[in-house]
Amino acid sequence: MAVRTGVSNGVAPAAVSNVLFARAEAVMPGGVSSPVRAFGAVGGTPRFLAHGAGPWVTDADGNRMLDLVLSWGPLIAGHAHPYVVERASAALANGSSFGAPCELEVMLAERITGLIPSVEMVRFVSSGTEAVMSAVRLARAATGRRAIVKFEGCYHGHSDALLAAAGSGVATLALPDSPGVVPGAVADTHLLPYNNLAAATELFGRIGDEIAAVLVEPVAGNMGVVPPVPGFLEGLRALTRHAGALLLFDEVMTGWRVHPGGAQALYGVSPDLTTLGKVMGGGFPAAAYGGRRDLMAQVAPLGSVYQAGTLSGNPVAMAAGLATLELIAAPGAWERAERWATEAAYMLCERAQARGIPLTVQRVGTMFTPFFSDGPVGNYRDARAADGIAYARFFHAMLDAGVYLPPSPFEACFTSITHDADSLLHFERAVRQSL
Ligand code: KE4
Repeated sequence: MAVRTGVSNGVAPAAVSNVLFARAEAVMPGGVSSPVRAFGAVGGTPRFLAHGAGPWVTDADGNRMLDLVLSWGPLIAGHAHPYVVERASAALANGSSFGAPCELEVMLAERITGLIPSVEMVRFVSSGTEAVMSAVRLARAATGRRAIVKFEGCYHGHSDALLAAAGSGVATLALPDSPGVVPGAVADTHLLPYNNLAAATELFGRIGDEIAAVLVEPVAGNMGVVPPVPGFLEGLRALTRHAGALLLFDEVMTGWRVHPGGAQALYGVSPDLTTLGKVMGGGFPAAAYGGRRDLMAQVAPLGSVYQAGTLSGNPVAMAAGLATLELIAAPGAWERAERWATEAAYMLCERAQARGIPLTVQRVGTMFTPFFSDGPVGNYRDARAADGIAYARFFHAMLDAGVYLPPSPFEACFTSITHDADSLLHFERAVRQSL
């Protein structure tokens, strides 16, 4: 198969992806296994990826592209890192799953509790959705309260209670966002604008003693990258502590992405519970929830809060996660990925400025988002006001130039320890062709 770099040779061919997509649409809703992959936000045919190595992916038509999606964050060690392949293969050769305790899960649990400051105990699950759903159940059990607070534009997986559309105004009782989510499922879910501590303070003033937990992406990544304004996280910590509610950091995306110890290490704010995923599985299905020992001790079988999972803690995912965390802990490794992201963000800003294009790039650690907006993006309303059409045009121009960006303006670009000078040059050339 001829491998095409996709750089400066016009529209990247997608004949095979087109055929595969038609086949997929016949047997899979929207032809995908997760909605955002269908290119709905940017148009065109989703590229069927066939091969990955380091920062590069090759699609079914042989187009070689620089990958800034990295499976939506997990692949901070790059695609098919030899050490991850080695460790996962060795685990697989000993058996893919036992449904019984194994040493590898203890090793990963020890590593996570050593890396994430507030996490004293951890329970493995298989997806971020499962982690958040379970942590919310635990928070409600531990406090004996029902109300939970989330922020507009933050995504915490697709469990019913958290699939809540943003109502208008602040402190709005959520309305079911997806058909099938019955009003009762979101009746106790309260929505606030991200980065609006005044709105949170007002809500706590009204119903603080009813609130089980505040759930927040400590750096929002699901409306594009939106950092917390100074004092926002600290304010949520103070409000929840004063009201006897729990603070739950959803670090499924920010864990090891904004800092090797997560956002809680970066900002020095200690939540009561934390959810983790993506990076910790190294590309395999693995996620976790964890936190204060007195809270986690309430999880079955130690406590009475029930949660279970057939493949939780499976040895292959544990091995891949351990290998990944070891690789990014090597001296200078994580910093390399962060530096690449910093350089890329600078290139985008410099090029947009030279061309008079309104562009704001928001980056924290190894994740960043280009917003086609002439001002900072501080919440979901700002993110939705950015020019989505311009993003779609940019996405396809970069795709044709051999760079695979997230097919939605409400996502994050991610880097890895394998993103190097050569790929940065490729990125720069693509930006010059695209902006
Ligand atoms: P999963 O169930 O997809 O493993 O995790 C849900 C989740 C929970 N919390 C945060 C902060 C998340 O970002 C996610 C999932 N992130 C999306 C991308 N923004 C996953 C990609 C997709 O939905 O296909």
